[in-house]
Amino acid sequence: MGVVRQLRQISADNAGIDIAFRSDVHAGLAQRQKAIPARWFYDATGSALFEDITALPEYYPTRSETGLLRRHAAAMATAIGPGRAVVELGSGSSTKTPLLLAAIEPAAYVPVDISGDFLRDSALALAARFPGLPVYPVEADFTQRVALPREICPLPKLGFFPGSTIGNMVARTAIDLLRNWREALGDESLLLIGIDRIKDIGTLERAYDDPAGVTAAFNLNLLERINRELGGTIPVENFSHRAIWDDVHARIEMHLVAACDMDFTVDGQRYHMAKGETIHSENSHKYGPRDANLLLRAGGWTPLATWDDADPAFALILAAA
Ligand code: AVI
Repeated sequence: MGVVRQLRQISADNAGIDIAFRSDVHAGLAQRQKAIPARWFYDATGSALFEDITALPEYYPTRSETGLLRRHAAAMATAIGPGRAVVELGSGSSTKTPLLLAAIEPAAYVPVDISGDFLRDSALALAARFPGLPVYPVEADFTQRVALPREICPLPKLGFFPGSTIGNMVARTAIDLLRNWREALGDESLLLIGIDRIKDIGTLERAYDDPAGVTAAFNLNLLERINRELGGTIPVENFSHRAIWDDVHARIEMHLVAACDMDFTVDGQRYHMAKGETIHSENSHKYGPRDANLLLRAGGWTPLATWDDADPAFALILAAA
């Protein structure tokens, strides 16, 4: 009971999320290169599939980042100090977040996630594991401006943005997000952010097109979600998953590829796709050390320390407001 009393739910605007999904899908399907923002992957099914991805042998980012947190926890704790409210952008995985929380003696934990069910479960698990820690889950889209719980206002904050999720945004959007969170977290804040590095194409493409087909199911679930939530008639079985490295933009692109000419409707609106045409569903940008630091500086953060893994290359960067 003690644990449950410490959980707070900031009211979720489900109607708003629904309207935004609908308008992103229609706008994206009307474009010449059809494209739907990657944030819509994460309904309950998509979040569960993403957790499965993180356990795949080919998907190195989670393992690398967890290894960095394990190996460098003491150095990170010294650099961060105790007594901060940890605000995590995207709900914590069952392994990564506890490693950080156990190392740094936080004053509160605020997971922010768009997927309410997933957020509730992971917040409950975290609160059970750290019984003295106040946990304030916020069901919200962290790419938008988010009101933080009143209770953490007086505390210095640590933004925790693991998993290289920043890579899912194009640079301009990433910089806007970093600036928004710089403002929301305040002058005394720190940011600990996971950044995936550029590496050999084979390693990258295998990480996003695994032989077990979990990433394919994750990608295709976006179409299932459109059918489920927006009354779509998309013939999902006529699509396949593609993940390719784009050297110009230094990113993995995921696409949903039409296997034949087809017509379908979403919300009663008709769409046509020709055989071979794609819906661009995700970018996953990778950054060299210099580019990562430039991105952070452009977003209003000063890099203080970097902990990185060489093979496969991945980095955790601590930055100050
Ligand atoms: C959440 N994000 C950092 C993942 C990535 O690596 O870009 C999403 C993902 N997409 C396919 N596999 C994993």
